[in-house]
Amino acid sequence: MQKHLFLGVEAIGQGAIDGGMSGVYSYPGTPSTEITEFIQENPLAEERNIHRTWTANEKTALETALGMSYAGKRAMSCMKHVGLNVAADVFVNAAMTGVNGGLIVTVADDPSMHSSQNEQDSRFYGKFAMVPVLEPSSQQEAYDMARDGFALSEQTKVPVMLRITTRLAHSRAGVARKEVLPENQLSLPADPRQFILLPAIARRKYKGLLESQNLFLKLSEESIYNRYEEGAEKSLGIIACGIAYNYLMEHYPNGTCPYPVVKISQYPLPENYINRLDQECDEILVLEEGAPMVEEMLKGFFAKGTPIKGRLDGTLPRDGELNPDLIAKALGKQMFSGYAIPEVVANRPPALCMGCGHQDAYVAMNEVLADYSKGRVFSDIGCYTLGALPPYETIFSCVDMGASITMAKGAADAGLIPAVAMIGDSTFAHSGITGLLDAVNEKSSITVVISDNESISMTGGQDSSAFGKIESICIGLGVDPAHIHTIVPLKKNHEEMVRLFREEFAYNGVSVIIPRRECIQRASSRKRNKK
Ligand SMILES: Cc1ncc(C[n+]2csc(CCOP(=O)(O)OP(=O)(O)O)c2C)c(N)n1
Ligand code: SF4
Repeated sequence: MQKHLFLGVEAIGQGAIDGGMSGVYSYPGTPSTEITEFIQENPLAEERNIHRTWTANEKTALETALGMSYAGKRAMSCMKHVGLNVAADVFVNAAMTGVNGGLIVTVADDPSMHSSQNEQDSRFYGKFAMVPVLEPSSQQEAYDMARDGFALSEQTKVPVMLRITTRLAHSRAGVARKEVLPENQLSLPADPRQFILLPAIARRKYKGLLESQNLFLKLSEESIYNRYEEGAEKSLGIIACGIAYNYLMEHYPNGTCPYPVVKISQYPLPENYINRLDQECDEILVLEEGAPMVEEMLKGFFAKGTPIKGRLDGTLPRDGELNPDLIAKALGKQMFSGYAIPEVVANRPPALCMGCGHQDAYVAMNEVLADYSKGRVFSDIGCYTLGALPPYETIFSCVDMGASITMAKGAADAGLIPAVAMIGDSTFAHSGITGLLDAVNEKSSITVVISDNESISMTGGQDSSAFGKIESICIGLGVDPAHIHTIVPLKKNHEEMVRLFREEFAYNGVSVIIPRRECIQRASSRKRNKK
């Protein structure tokens, strides 16, 4: 059979298309971004006219996907792990309303924080919302789960979470495609009150969700993704979740591990296999990518008090990404320490591209800030966060998307005047707008710098939903138009930028300065594509 050499993210995109999906709604974030990009560029998605758009943020993405599910069609929403914090309200409540058409929430976690603020484990959210969670151990499973996850969602009547991590997202393997399924027809929910979470209905729906847990457990215990693998050496039993199973099997290329192994790729935990492991083995080693969630759940679970090894007892590191070497060490095998990096390879800290507009904004801002005490610029998340590093060292916070404006407001309330927020155009649309409204309502003394590069550059140059609308949004929110200024951040405009920053930092009220120049990387890829 012909196989495709897919990245994990591509396997998910193809699986979702082949599974009869009618719409994908996402907000970019590494390592999830390329799922939606793959679907956007896919000929079959084009032919089928599958909706495949970037949204303002993860909450609007998942709500839109839920709306499509309400109308009977299959939908997916993709985001990075911290994006699920933003979409948590709709995610948890969608488990209560249930779905009509199949709904998959694909969440990509980033253990070791390669490009994230934290390494939270999204499986906790799945457990919290009490919905089935799929966690592929390979690219083939990623494809199968995306394709067949819609049917699982329709069978269980709740959203299904598809959880991946960076390594699986960004590594390739052969994937066999299956038959392409038709899209669902438009159909309204059989129960016209299903999606109304008024307390009387919500209480009934919650009881229904609780009652469904037995079905979800049964489906996990019977899932093709979970299994018990025999092993003659019973001194140790291994529970291997998601990609950790793949890492484990790298040490047994002929496919036979001497120890019994419970492979888990569908949650809730398949209790049948775990109980059997407990009965047969002296000790249990839990291998899981992310937090020790399964390990914690098993504490006190075993009647005979079987010792559990994993991230909590130090057998594996408590934080950071798992890898085959760490698993080898946990199994007492020889560890390959890797090749030493030759001295000639210099460690290069990340930096803004030469000629980036954020640079010009920082240079002008720093000149004016020299007149004030340090520590008054609150930043957001984007390329401009590199303004924390030399040579700029302008910003003093980067917490979560949108936090620059609200933190500046809080600091101004505390007396730090002027307080400055540094935010990008996409982040402003994502979650800065509401904070600016708060500041306007309270006439806070803050200056908001919306560094508009007309793109979501940090994640690869996707379209920003605020494109061409920023000034009107600010005016609509009530910012005095006399204190909204747009300037092209170029060296030739340096003096003018300095003057604007100086005036507006001194202004006792909300002001907005918009340095606007297209990201040079995006501009060159746009020109390349045009050619
Ligand atoms: C909740 C959340 N979603 C997504 C991301 C990934 N992410 C980091 S910065 C960013 C947007 C950056 O765009 P913008 O603010 O316009 O700045 P630019 O990188 O273009 O300078 C995104 C999507 C994140 N960190 N948090
Ligand atoms: S990608 Fe664009 S926004 Fe980011 S540093 Fe480079 S030029 Fe600046």
